[in-house]
Amino acid sequence: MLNRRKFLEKAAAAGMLSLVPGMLKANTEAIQNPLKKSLPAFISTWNHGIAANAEGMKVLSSGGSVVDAVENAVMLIEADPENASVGIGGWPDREGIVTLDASIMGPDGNAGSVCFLQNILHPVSVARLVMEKTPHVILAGEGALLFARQSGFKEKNLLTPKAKEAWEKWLKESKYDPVINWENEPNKYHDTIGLLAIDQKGDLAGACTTSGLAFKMHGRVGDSPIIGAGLFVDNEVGAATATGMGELVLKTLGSFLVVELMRNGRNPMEACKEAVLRIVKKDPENVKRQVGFIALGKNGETGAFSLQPGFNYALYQEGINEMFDSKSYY
Ligand code: SD4
Repeated sequence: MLNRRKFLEKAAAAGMLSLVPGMLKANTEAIQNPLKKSLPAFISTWNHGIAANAEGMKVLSSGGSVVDAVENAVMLIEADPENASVGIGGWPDREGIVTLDASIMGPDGNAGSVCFLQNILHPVSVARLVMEKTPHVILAGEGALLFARQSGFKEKNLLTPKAKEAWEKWLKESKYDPVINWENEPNKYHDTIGLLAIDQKGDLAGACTTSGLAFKMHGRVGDSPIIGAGLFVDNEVGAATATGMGELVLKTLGSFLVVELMRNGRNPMEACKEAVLRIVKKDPENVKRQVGFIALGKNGETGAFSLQPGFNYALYQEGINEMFDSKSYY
């Protein structure tokens, strides 16, 4: 079977697609999504998505719910100290403090999130308890930590020596300028994981977890814990999640937009592209920043689109778990 990159290369050679950067802007034709449409499926952001997808599929195959699957899938990445932008090992803010944002959403439309949470290894699990055990959707900072403690979570220093060293180096210049695609630099950085899943019954769920942008201002909250921005699931239609410069996603409520576009008939890739175009139109910062969306439709169809080249995602479907490069605006 052709993988997506091969398909695109062949399609481009046959003149079916415009792959030249910049030409996408002018291409108003519907994008044919070459990906499969089958259940179950897991799709997630960046290289670490492969391991997360595999974990999620394992949970689903051993009888877990789709919410169990997305939670456990991203927990694997949260617990990886080598990962510089999720959970332990995450790069700190400019005060040297690691602060975490996470969200989760299930097929019943329920959602939970935590933001500006400190010293907890698995923010996504706290977010799940906010969803299931409280009358609220978001808990922040001290309140989120108090709730986590009361729910039995143990506190842990999340600033690893490597992350501390990176911060101390950064302090010398103290220049805040997030780097495009820092996520996939070999052996150096990774980033936020946003993961979407659909089970055999067609129920959808999603989770998103991050330590946010390195060297952000203390107290900064990104898009990941904001339902509709960093994550959105509508079990009638589909699900979407975002990665990259959260401020651009927040100002356009990107994940909600992607799902609403799918509701109105766009396929997941077209919907992600449209959300990126919205950012291009509205936000002058788009030129020097990265944002990537992934989406999953009710029929198992998937799609992705990003501002800049270099965004990739992992898709596990029909027994194959593999990486794809996203198409991009630039
Ligand atoms: C944030 N969207 O905090 C996250 C960071 C991220 O790839 O996804 N980076 O803005």
